[in-house]
Amino acid sequence: RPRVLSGIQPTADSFHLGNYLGAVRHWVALQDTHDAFYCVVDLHAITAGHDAKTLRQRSRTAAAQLLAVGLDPERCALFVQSQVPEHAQLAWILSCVTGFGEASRMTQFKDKSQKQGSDRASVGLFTYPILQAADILLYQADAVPVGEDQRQHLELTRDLAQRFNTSFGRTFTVPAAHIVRDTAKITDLQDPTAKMSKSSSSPAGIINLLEEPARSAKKIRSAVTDTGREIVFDAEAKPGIANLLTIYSALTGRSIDDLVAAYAGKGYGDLKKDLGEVVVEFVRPVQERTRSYLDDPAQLDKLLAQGAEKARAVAARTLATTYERVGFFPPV
Ligand code: AQP
Repeated sequence: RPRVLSGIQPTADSFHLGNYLGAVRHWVALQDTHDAFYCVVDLHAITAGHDAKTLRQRSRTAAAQLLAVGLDPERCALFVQSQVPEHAQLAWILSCVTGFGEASRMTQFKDKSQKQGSDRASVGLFTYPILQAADILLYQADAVPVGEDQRQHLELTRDLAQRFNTSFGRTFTVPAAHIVRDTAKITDLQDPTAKMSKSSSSPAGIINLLEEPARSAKKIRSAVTDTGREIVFDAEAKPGIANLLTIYSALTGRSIDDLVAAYAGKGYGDLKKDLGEVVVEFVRPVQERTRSYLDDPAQLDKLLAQGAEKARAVAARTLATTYERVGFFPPV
């Protein structure tokens, strides 16, 4: 079976609807067709400053949410990145085949470092995409299910894999991005031209899966839309309505055409009210299941340790080959 790898950062108390619809939802589906590896990337989460106790709790919450939306430890390897030391080990080697200029072109670093101030941005934030390349290449992943914002990092991963293979002999599978176009960029409810984002959306612009469902419904009802009346899908002229239709379609499985036909002659208010209810119905059981995983942290930690063992079996093999190729002694 082809292999997939993807990760999510434990940088907030909950995932948002963009993370779920753009990425995690596809992780669940891919378990049935692929050899799947999914990780909570806590090494990435310390690149922009963090609190130790909060981080561990967020990593557990992230894992619990992933289980709650349908990841099954029997059908995938679900683990926490820091429990597989090979990620950091391979990242060092890859950083030595990455050009400084090449890394400097990553737009996510430019955006985030600008926001933090260049003196405050860490070197870890700068080398983040190289660690991400290590995450992917360790598992010889064929595909990486992510949202549109990760496309440039995926390109870097492909370049590094090709370059390493050319210099040292075939070592890594060159992965392809698996970006599902319809939901690749869920936008901010208050600024429908920007992506819904943990770090830059206002509270009213973002739907967190674990927030009070009534609050989510209210945010949908208050979403920014244009002054027109007609419900049609037009991402350029009506980005707000297009975003709501995208979310509606992804959560219910109804096609956009079907929804547009169903809302012919109705107003934005009707669409928002109904979508609010759809969101509430979706998040309620997810929240219940998340809570039940979090109620037994010892069991959750055990599950994650088992996932890490499964992951390490593959990661250690790739690292050993890489060590051999670059002229190191074998890992002991
Ligand atoms: N708005 C989005 N639409 C579709 N997909 C999205 N993803 C993130 N936002 C959207 C995808 O979610 C996955 C996990 O991403 P991450 O752990 O890197 O999350 P993040 O980048 O910390 O989340 P944000 O909200 O995007 O945070 P900021 O803006 O602070 O960096 C990835 O596959 C991502 O593509």
